[in-house]
Amino acid sequence: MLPDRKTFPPDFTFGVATSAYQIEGSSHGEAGPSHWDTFAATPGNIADNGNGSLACDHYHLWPQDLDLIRDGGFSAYRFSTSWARVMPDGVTVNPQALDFYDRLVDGVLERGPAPHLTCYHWELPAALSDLGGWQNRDIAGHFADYCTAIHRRIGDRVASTATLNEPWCIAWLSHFLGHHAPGLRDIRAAARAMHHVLLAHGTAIQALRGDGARNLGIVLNFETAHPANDSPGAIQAAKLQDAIYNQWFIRAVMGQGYPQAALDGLEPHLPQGWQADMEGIAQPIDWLGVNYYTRRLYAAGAGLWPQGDAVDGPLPKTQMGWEIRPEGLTEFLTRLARDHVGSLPILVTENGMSEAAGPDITADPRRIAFIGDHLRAAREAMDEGVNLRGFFYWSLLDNFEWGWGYGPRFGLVHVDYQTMARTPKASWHAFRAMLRE
Ligand code: IFM
Repeated sequence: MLPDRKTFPPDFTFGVATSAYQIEGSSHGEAGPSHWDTFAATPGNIADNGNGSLACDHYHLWPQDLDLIRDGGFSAYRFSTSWARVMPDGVTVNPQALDFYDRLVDGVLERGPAPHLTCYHWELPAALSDLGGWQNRDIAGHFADYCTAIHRRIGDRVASTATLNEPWCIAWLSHFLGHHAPGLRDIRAAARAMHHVLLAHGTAIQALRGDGARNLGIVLNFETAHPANDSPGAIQAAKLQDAIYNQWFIRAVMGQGYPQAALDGLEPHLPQGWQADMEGIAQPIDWLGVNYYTRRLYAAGAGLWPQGDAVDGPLPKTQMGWEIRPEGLTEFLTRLARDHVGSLPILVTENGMSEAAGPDITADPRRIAFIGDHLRAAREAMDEGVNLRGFFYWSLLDNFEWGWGYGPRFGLVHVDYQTMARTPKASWHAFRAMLRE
């Protein structure tokens, strides 16, 4: 059951979220290749050897997708623009791309919801990846130029702008764990990316503010890290993962410096003189975006830093094997307010679950329960004083789930990848009933 709409303030935002590469279709509209296209070209990197070249064909079908947002009763739409579409070579603007996003934003507004822009949800132009991508300090200036180009075209009509989505994924998951493009497993590359992604955020915020942009923020992901058992090694491993995942980015953005536990392992690999960048990184922001999905258990591991192995947990799981733990959302929201952002507005910019389609593609009772439990967890954080202003479900549509390909289905709306037919699921109807109350 979803909660009663009236349990949230009237001006609380209920939205849905998507990202460009996962839905648009990167082969249309003269987009340049991104590092996801080049990563997907290596067999085995994507579960089904798929890629985002067609995805949900949102590039052509966006009017019906926006209708689904309006008809679902949502008051906001969080979408991203693709850097590789806007700047196919990383620096030169593709006018067709800006025209596309211009039409999209007008289309959202015509239907009523407020558009919320994320500038980077992972489509690094391959040309910049070839120059070292996030390992190369020059990325910060390139990124600021890209954000400014987008802002100049659609910034007058968006309700908010986020620089980056999930820097942990951009840096650690992609350069140390190797699961996402560019698929590296290299501590030096990871440390540089961990720093440069933040430098890019700070540089872009300064450029955007200089250009008159308002309501700027960043979207960070948080994942509970618990010890798998009572051993000192497991406790230590969970603490270290928490520092890398849940503290590194928010502390730097809020001017609190990098957490020592993570610095102990990463500092030797950071670019020289990194300390001088910290002030520029800690630009004032107007809101914080929080993505929350799950928790992970860690056991002591042998070998090189950071010793610690993720192990299977006992809680009910989603299609992707992620534990379902709604109270983690309350915990993160209250912790963020207490330790980092105070009364700064917070938006839950992503929360959702993947669930395989059954014989009835519209039946998703576990998803409805998941959403209801997480909305109640969010409400609890508000009762504890957190300045939470909105909740965006991930995702409007089933879509390309990165290295997992098209298997996991996160959507409120089912997508048939053969016909591109969209079919709202019971969860979409449940939201609609709630939001129409
Ligand atoms: O699909 C992703 C999204 O791109 C970023 N946040 C997590 C989602 C689910 O894995």
